[in-house]
Amino acid sequence: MIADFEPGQDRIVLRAIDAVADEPGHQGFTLDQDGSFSAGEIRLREVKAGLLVELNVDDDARPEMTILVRGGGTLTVDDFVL
Ligand SMILES: [Ca+2]
Ligand SMILES: [Ca+2]
Repeated sequence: MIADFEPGQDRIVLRAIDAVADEPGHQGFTLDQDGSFSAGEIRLREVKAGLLVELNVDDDARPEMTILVRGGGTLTVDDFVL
């Protein structure tokens, strides 16, 4: 959970995580644009407590990891290091 995220100042660094488990080597994440939520994609989902960042590293469209960013506001791809 991230409690005090400041857009424009803070960035969420996901680069260290291998985004595609089935592919050899290290891949970075991309932001899901078409709703497919494929392997190697992150998506943002608004929930009551804030914004949920969901990470998918394999072929099923369920997140392997989620990060809750508390508070209002939305995030863009610029708020991440992918
Ligand atoms: Ca990989
Ligand atoms: Ca998955």
